Amino acid sequence: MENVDVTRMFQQVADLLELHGENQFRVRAYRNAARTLESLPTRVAELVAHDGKSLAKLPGIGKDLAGKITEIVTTGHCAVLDELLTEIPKGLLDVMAVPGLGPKRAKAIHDVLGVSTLAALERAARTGKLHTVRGIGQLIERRVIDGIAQRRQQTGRILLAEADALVAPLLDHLRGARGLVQLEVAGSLRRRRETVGDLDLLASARPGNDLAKRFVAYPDFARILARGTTRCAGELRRGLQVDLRVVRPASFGAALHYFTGSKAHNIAVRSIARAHALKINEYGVFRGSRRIAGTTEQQVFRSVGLPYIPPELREDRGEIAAARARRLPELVELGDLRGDLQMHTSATDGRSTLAEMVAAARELGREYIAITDHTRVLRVTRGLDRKGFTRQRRLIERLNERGDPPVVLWGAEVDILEDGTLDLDEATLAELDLVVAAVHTHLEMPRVAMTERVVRALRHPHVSILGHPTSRLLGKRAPIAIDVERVIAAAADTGVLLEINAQPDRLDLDDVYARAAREAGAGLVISTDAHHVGELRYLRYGVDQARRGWCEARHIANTLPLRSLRGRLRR
Ligand code: DGT
Ligand code: CA
Ligand code: CA
Ligand code: ZN
Repeated sequence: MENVDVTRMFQQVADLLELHGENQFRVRAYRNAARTLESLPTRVAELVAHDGKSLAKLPGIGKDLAGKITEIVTTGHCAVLDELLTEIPKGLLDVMAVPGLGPKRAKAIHDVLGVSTLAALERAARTGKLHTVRGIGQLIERRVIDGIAQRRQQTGRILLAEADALVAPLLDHLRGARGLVQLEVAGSLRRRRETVGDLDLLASARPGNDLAKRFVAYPDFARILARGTTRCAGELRRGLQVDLRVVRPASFGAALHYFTGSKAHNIAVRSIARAHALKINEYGVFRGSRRIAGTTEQQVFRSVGLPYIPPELREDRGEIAAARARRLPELVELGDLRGDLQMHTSATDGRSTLAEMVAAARELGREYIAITDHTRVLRVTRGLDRKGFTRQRRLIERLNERGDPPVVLWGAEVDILEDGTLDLDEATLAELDLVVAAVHTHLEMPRVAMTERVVRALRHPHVSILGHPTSRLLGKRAPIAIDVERVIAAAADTGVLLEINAQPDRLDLDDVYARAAREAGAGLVISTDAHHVGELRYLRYGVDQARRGWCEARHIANTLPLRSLRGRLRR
């Protein structure tokens, strides 16, 4: 049981209590506890193992909740949650999870319209009945329709970051198998696609190994789907399938290439092999019946006259032609990045203080960071005005005077208003070290107007970066309607940098647009948009997508030393 599991259970208890119309204090107690666990640096399982007492001393967690945590960690269940779950129609849980709804609104919709399934909800929204419920406007109705459509498209796929979190303990578990030689992740997870459909693992092992036994004993499986010496499969409690293939060490490279895919890439490589009178499959590269390669992926590529192609490029999007011409890009790496140019603090909607963010960035070796809190229009985030930013400037100057890294830039994430003007006074805009402009409101504007709005903001002389350019949320919200090609052209023209937002559910720009930006000569930055110290590590997810977008270090402005970067910020 990891902290995230306990957090998820507590959040669910809170949601269900709220759905029942229970006492607000009880609801809040579970939410506060969930928040504490979420940012706890130690594993609760460890705290429970050592002594139960330290748990009860954590903020927001008393004796009662400490008992619940111990119950979850030791039994894997939470009796309160199980009981609540039996009392509620299952479909109502789906309704509650639709973006824009949540427990309170789900309850109102259920009470007024009798809606208790996703299908009924969609019908109510499409027929315009939903917004007759008190507290639900036409905008929410629209979001519900979009949210359901979006979910349908995404069903069964999970975020790359979630897949990373699920696969790590499984790999640790499998490494304990007897006779194991090599173990690697394959499939879309290895190619670092933004979402993955299932987890593909590949192992090589000696005869007499106990990998299959080890695999089926993994405690997080809800079901075992296959158990054999060459293939095992199971379904995680989270609902995700895991495939494990086991091959001989002599076939490992060929199998890794095969199961990494993509399918389109494999087909293209195989057709080159045919032209060389070779045959490639998951066991090796063959001339007639003689195996000529297969131990490593390098060998496989070499056998068809190609240099090694990094997994992120294997989508049959021109990588084979580029490899043949010896013109593969030298992809940007996490270590190339020197700074992080978007993050929030507890002055607005962040959950860590300025000092905490700076200290955490120092730990991660960042040379510079930009603090970019929100502006006024975003009421929910308690955005700052000139006075608020000026106060923050003094705090930042004081930190910088100490001379410890990172250098802290004084920035803002400024809202692009409906007409393309910016939500901050000109004097402050002119003084800031860096301005990230972004769209957060009026997301439903038609494409032409939205494009005009954003392009107008790019022409503002003090805008440095366009943040999360399509404002999508993977699995929750479709991208805004906007002509991204035109935005890219305007960015190339004005010198505004385009952000690859590294939040796992944003990844915005995505890989395809990042590549388009690169080709159009627009500069890019990779930023975490962290709202908590723990999120400063998300930078790698932005790097993954930049790599999938064929970007080299020279295309990413925050690989530059600060002095050169400043020259790129239009200040
Ligand atoms: P996913 O799971 O939808 O995120 O995407 P992948 O790429 O992981 O796809 P998956 O899990 O169906 O298969 C893993 C890899 O196995 C895939 O990338 C290439 C290889 N593969 C699967 N089926 C075929 C096939 O019919 N032909 C070829 N050439 N390769 C295949
Ligand atoms: Ca897969
Ligand atoms: Ca698979
Ligand atoms: Zn934003």
